[in-house]
Amino acid sequence: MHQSRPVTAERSRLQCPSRHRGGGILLPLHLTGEVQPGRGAGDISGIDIALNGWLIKDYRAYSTETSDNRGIWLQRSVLRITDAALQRAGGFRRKDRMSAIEADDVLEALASATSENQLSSLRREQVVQLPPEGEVWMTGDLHDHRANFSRLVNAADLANNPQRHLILHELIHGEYFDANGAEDSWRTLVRAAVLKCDFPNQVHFLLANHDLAQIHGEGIMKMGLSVCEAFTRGLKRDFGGQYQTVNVAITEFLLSFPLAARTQTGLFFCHSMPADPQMSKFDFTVFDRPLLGEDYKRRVGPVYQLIWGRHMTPAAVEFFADKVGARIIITGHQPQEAGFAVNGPRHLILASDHNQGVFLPIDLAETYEMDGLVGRIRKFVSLGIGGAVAAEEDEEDSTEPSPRSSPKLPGDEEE
Ligand SMILES: [Mn+2]
Repeated sequence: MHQSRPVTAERSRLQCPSRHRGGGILLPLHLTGEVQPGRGAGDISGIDIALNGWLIKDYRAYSTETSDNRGIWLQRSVLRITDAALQRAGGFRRKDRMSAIEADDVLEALASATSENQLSSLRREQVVQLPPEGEVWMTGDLHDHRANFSRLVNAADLANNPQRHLILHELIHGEYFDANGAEDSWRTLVRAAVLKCDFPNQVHFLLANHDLAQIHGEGIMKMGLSVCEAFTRGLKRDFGGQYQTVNVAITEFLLSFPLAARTQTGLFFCHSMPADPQMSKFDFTVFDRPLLGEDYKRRVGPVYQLIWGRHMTPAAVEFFADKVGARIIITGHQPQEAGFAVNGPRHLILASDHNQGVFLPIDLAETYEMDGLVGRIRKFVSLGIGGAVAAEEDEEDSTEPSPRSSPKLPGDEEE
């Protein structure tokens, strides 16, 4: 059992503070300690604390103390900084850097969510089997659309709706680029991981082609830039020396995603389906067994084919649906300006990554035909929630027509 004890600072490592050229104070600091175990992956309590490096504090907060007594200043500073760390106040954090404590938090959330994915009691090999009653909210690709994600999480209110399941896919590779071409969609991925930790039986992921591309660190160009490199650049910027550790944790998290989910009423959810030329030879055993490296192989692996396929015809969909024993397949992957598309009587495509984005609340006990499903589709903008951040982001988006386009593979890949 953990014994609670106060966080202490190693006095010997503390040196005289000096003024930082940005106007604050640089304080070389090493703190170690341990606190009472707490709940939730977003909670740092229970994690050993090890802070190393330079913390930048607001100079004004300490100026009077330094002039009087340096010893007391240091003592108070350490207490205040320790407090700040314990409360996750974030006040000592530079906007563009993760503190060591936050990196630990991220790693903890990713590792816990990975285990939850792997050990889920609803999972049968690569497929999540949803229960006969309750609800599932199916989404399309999210691509770091933070306003829609906030609305979704708020509206789903999983804490007060234990019967409700949420399916998420293609969360990464959005449009939050900095001037150096780094983007930080890891944030939305980690938010989703924390959600999984908080509601392990209600939150489910589906592996998507952007996940696989990021696992390989290459493979998708957007407007002439590699989105995978931009993602990695964001990790380097935000986690510094810890970026490789975080990168490994993200890879393991993505690899823990199942390939599909299904209801007992004949609905089957996956990111996409094999394209027509691959369909007849597709290895359908991929859903019902552990996966091997060769399953992910470019073009020929069944996982690759499943999550990369586009423009399948209704006839190919019918073949797929019959093979997996489903009546209707619901996917994302193919961009939809209107938010969704009906591809024949057995395939519904959803998109959640723009201002016309949609999600689909489904009653698990009800049997739907296509018309019934389409009638239940809801736009994120109709939710009218998500707070000020969501509203601001909407305005920003509406002044700038979405540059989002269908992700392209380099060279002679499909599309
Ligand atoms: Mn996709």
